[in-house]
Amino acid sequence: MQAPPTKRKAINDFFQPSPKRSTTQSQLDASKTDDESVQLNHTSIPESTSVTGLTLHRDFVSSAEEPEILHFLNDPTRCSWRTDLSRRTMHFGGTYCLMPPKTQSGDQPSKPQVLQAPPMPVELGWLIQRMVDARVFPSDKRPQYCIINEYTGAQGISAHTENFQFEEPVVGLSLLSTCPIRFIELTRPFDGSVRSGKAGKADKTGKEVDVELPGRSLLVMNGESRWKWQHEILRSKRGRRDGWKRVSLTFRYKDEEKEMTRKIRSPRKAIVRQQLKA
Ligand SMILES: O=C(O)CCC(=O)C(=O)O
Repeated sequence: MQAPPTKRKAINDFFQPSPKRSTTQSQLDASKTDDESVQLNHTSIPESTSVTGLTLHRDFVSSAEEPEILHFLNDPTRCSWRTDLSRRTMHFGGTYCLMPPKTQSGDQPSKPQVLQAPPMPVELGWLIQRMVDARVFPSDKRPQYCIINEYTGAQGISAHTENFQFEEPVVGLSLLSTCPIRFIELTRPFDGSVRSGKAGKADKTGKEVDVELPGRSLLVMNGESRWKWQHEILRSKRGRRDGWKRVSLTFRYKDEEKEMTRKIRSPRKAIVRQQLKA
């Protein structure tokens, strides 16, 4: 596995405007069809949880497929991790509004940057097809966006809901070590981002549920679990032995036409929204 570079890179190192690879749907679908490990009849029975709309599919990928995905993500000729945050991350699809790294004096520059990420890679096409086959995503609403997070040591992610410009479901594939994810109920659907500080101030009911995520499982957030509950990976070493590592792939679908209509109707509001939310 590739060790993270010792020198922290700047955000632009990870988002050089690249010649746009056009990933066609047939390329995505066909990317693994010759491979013996493709499971066209993959059946997966989702388990419900005590969070409304939240289901878990265990063993969504096989123990042979897990290292294949990790091998792809860690191949520097095909993928590029961002190392300007405390954990390693990678983004595919569309634009992301990201905070640039702190300056040398330690001050956080106030202006977020909107950057273009590479499109969803063909190498993940079989996984998306499997999610469609399992009726996790409708066939006409395949996720075009994916955020990959790698957690080691005490790393985590602050409580948040996924940006409301994405539809439901929001879907997370967990790889490697088991890890709990905490769901925090809000009094109403709320779209405040971590960066704006609004996520932390969201009105909570006091109800929290921890859901254990085994490696190779798929967590599917629909309904209330997607809009009215925040999720968080606690920054803690509790239950994590030396060498503990979790990698998650969070898939999201955006209705680009709906987004365009919203921007045309309210261009100023859309720009402000885009600058405030990741
Ligand atoms: O690691 C996870 O499962 C959650 C990731 C997440 O919520 C995000 O990237 O927004």
